[in-house]
Amino acid sequence: MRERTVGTTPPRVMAVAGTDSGGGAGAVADLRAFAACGVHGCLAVTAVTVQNTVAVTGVHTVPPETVAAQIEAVATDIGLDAVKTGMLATPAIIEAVAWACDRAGIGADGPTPLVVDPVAASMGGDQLLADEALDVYRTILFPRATVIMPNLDEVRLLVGIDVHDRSAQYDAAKMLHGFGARYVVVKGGHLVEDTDVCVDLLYDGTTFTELPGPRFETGNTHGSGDNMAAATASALARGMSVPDAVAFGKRFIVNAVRASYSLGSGHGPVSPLWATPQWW
Ligand code: PXL
Repeated sequence: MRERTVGTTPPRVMAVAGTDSGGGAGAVADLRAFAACGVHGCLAVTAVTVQNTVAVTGVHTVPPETVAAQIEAVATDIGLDAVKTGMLATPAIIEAVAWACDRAGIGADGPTPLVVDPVAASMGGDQLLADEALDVYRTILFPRATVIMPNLDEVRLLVGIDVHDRSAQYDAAKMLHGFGARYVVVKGGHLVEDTDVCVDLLYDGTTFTELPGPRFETGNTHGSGDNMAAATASALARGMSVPDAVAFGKRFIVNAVRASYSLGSGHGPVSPLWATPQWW
């Protein structure tokens, strides 16, 4: 007699993201983090990047209608419990994602939460977002977002504040919240005044919550934003509140940076594998 299968359908989460041929960031990081968080990962590819640990040497974007079609195909069959966006590359793709999300009930006003990581550049400074796309983020995608999670480089591009201390981090959170996202997380990884801690700041328009974590001595932080946002989306898909889901994302990324490893001759990746059993 054949054995019965025992799988239980896990929460379903989609990444809308670009690929990283080096396997450390973008869609690859998202899917690894989803697996480590015990959810079923789906993917709408926005761009193929040619990159290793040193540089991004090519970006080939997917037609906006194909990005939207991937979201629609999955939402109408598999169903989605949360969505996270990463590299969206162009204004037309951001708009296509916004309209596809509206049709599928994805976003702050629908049943499916939307986490927006407004990816603008790689760790090495290679541009992953067209300059004209910033305004589309601010006016079209942010108002639909359950939570946006920019790092300080992205904050500078989005609101023109160079965050050097905690008080500027608070100011930036207030300005970003003005664009309409229900929650804002201003990540503090690039805040050099914090030498031993890394404080992410959550703001809901009324209350600020500081999320402190250790700062590690490592250059291997490639993919850290992707992993944190993917873990946050996974927690939302399980039905956690936004503050609890962001705290879960923070705990996930602290452990992933602790487990980060060297790869190639550039920046190695953080490791979502810290959360997976080593059965081999
Ligand atoms: O970590 C941000 C990011 C997102 N998506 C892609 C990337 C990167 C950083 O390099 O390459 C495809």
